[in-house]
Amino acid sequence: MTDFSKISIVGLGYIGLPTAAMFASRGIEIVGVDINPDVVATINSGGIHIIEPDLDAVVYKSVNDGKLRATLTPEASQAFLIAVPTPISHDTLDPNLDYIQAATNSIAPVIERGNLVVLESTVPVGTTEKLCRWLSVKRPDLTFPDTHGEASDIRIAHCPERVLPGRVMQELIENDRLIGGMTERCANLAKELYSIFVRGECVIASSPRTAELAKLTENSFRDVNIAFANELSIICDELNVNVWELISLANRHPRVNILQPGAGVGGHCIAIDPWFIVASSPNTSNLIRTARNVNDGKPKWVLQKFREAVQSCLATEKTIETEKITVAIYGLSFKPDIDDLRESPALAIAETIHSEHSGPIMIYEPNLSSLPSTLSNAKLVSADTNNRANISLMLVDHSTFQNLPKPAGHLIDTKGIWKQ
Ligand code: SAJ
Repeated sequence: MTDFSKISIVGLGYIGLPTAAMFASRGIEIVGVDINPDVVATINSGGIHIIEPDLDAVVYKSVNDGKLRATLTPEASQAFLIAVPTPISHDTLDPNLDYIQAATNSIAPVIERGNLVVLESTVPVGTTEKLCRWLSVKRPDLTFPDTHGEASDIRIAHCPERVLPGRVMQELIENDRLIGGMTERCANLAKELYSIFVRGECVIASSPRTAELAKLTENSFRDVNIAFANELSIICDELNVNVWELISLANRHPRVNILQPGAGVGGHCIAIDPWFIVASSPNTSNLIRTARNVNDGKPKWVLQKFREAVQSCLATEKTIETEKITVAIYGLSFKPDIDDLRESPALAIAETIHSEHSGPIMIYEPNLSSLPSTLSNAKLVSADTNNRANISLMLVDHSTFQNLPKPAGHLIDTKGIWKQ
């Protein structure tokens, strides 16, 4: 049995912190490293800075038991896990590896012979090999698997996280893990590490590149399938067919399983990861790129429907002026029953309406206690407030919206809540 009594986890965000808490709850000394002093202070006081069910209690107990502590600088450990963001440039859509490189450089001074370094972040193909080269440049006194194979001092693997926000604490344990080692021994060591808490199977891929592309493939698969549903919803609107009825009828076929259309695709994973494939294979990833464009086009289509509804109000109710047209927006988050607004198509739609509409705007968002500053002129209202808006947009299917009465006025329902 390898000694994994002390592990450093670099990046204490949506993945790093739950992973740190999970290892700490198994009795391992965990050093959580983050560049944000507020995050470090919050965790050291037993608190958390993100919303994720069941995480708070595990972090609180681990900190109080002395098993989890946060710092700004890495310390010597037996294993290092890197779980920092890999954003894309909004202009070029190219992946940005700056955080990965900075995290790698930060552990370089403290790694020692026999250590395991695992990259957990979702990354473009070839990044684990780059990480290996970055470390070898900083530590010429150590040997690495790209040049010394199984005899290397340091072991390196990629083990992409695949947990669903909102179910992280269950899925960390239950999901199968993919492990791509730079060598067989690297992979086996990483498997031994994750077996400390993973009850799903730890499956070894033939290379880090395969594990990297597998993770990107999972999210691209979902993006392509949602794009199909979103395209169908626009076709159905043109042909005057109810897309929800259509999908439920087609899904009665034993080999058809169409996903649900919506206001677009949001979040920090599915809306981003497919671009990593497009960036490295620009001439051969036509379907993946098209799916991204279809899903990114959906909020624009919703806004076009909104503008048509405004024109229709002005044409049919001749006495009404634009500033008297009341708009109700249902949902801002990127998916149901969470408060996460990152890359949210609903938020983008609300912000555009807010910037171009002069009448009152009401927002129903049960998971927020205040609106973002970009919506300063809108009013956050409770879902039981009687909605007498001229135009209502259903953008996120929060569970509390399911049984609300169908409003009067123009309805733009991207989630099929008011289909009856
Ligand atoms: N969505 C639809 N229609 C659907 C399903 C989803 O429009 O039928 C939209 C949601 O509203 C949301 C977006 O897609 O805007 C993404 O939501 P999601 O619940 O499908 O996925 P995420 O982004 O929360 O998490 C995904 C997961 N990947 C897969 O299911 C393949 C998760 O397992 C990954 O770990 C996570 O990305 C990640 O970190 O990469």
